[in-house]
Amino acid sequence: QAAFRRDLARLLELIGTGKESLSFMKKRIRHLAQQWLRAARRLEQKLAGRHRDQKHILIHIGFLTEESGDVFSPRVLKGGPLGEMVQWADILAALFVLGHSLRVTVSLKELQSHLGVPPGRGNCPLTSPLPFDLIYTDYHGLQQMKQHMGLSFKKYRCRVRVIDTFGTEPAYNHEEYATLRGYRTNWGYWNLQPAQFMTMFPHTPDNSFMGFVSEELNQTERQLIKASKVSSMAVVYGKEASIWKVQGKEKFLAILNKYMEIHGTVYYETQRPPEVPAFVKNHGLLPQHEFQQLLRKAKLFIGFGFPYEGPAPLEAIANGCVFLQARFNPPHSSLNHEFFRGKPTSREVSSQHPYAEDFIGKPHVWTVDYNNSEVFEAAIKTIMRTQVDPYLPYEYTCEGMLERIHAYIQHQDFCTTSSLLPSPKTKSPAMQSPPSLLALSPNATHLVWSPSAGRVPQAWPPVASLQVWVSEPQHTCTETCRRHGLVCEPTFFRFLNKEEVFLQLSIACDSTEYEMNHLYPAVAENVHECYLQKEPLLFSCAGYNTKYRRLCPCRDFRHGQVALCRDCL
Ligand code: U2F
Repeated sequence: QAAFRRDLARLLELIGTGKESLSFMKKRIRHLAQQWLRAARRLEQKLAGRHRDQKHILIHIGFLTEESGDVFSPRVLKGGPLGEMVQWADILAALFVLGHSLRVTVSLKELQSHLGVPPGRGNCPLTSPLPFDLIYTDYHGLQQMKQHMGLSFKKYRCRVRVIDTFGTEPAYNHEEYATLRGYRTNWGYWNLQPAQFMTMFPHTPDNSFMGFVSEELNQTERQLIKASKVSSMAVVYGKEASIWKVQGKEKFLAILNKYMEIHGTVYYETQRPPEVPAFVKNHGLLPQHEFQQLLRKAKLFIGFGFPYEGPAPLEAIANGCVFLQARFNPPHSSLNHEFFRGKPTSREVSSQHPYAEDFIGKPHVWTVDYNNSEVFEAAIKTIMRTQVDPYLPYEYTCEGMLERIHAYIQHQDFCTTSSLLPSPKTKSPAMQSPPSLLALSPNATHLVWSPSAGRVPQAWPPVASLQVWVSEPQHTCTETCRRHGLVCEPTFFRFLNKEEVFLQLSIACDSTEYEMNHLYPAVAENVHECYLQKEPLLFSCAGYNTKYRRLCPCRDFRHGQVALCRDCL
């Protein structure tokens, strides 16, 4: 039984010393400790004594190991990326506060010793059973484990959770398919269950949304912030001078400078970076809590297009700023942009921060075309006049993150195969015979779980939340569900990968084939060809092709917690 922890001191000891990245993470954990503990008490009350298993968990942060080059640690104090460390610090805090037993490693040597690999012996099966129920790592760590666990890697990989900032879509994860169809990337294909990859934002529902947290404000702080906001103060998003090299910046900075005092937190060694104009008040890179203080005063947090999808905009919005960012037209993706090239996703990134754009929006977030000076200027003027309250989506609070990780640990099981549909090699009549589990909705637009289905299959999320919608040809299942106020739920694909479902939806099929394709189940409407999915690992909310209309499994979600359905706790 896991008991909520009342103190974080032991976690700080577990994390170790000797790297700037570790100091950054420990400072963050110390600073947010009270917030974590308060959230734990609230979740404890909510769960009302429900049993929670205590798990033995190994946390191996691969990108911080010397063996993977550790390019991040030396840049912590120089404006390098901190988003990943923010997230790892929060994962460590959440797992610890939930009461699990943790081991933390940032070197290959420690990894080997925890796994029980004798020194000097790589790539051999482990001699004793793996002493961990779960291993949280990243792509670098995954590679190291594969190299050092020999055949045991295959046996135990279902216990692994991969922290993967931008996400891995099923088409890129499946070795044979990725190789055949050109979805191979630098990060490889691991044939994991796609939900074993855990992302920083809810990018594709194929992966699990892990997230991170932002500092929360109490009532007094909220009042104080509102009273001390300087409506003419803007802070520019970005710690590295290179982000100021953006094209056309002279024009939009000149407009901004007409109305607001512009502040920056750009790292420099001895003198102002030449990229940062003289009229900008540059504070240099600030420690995290001082950066938050600056945001509390500012009215506007303005993005220049990079970094993509970091934590800072959420922190700004949580501190009562409006976030102004550029719309990307066309959207950036691994097909057209250097930063995303080689990443295992085809997601189209429509602005610097699509989560802020889609999940938060106005009045907190403005996404505009920076090349249109009139629109840009009008946005600045309106933002300065608008009173905006601090806002933090529940899923980015400590309680929200604890609730989500708790649910994953209790319910996600990738080791027992009973939850997976066997891959049919050919069309098998036996697979189509069980009584229908789905029924047409009263207005005949989609299918819902049939209350008269009798036997309710063991599933998490519970199947009662399932709705089946047919996509438009130009839409992914992620988008299709979103348009119905729902979320795509890939674990439900197995319930609709059936010939009878086409029939129930009155889709005419002249032929039905089982094939390996991440867009299936789907129908090629003009030729009346129906397709079912042959490979469960390829069930995917992501992806579209104008040739097909896809069958999409959607579900409801808890307000502010998109990862969980209403009855998922
Ligand atoms: C993202 O990484 P970044 O580190 O560039 O993301 P940011 O949004 O800039 O914020 C990271 C943290 O830096 C802190 C701030 C954020 O929590 O509080 N900070 C600070 O301590 N001092 C300052 O002066 C300014 C900010 C993303 F998270 C990564 O996953 C990506 O790899 C990267 C590239 O897209 O962008």
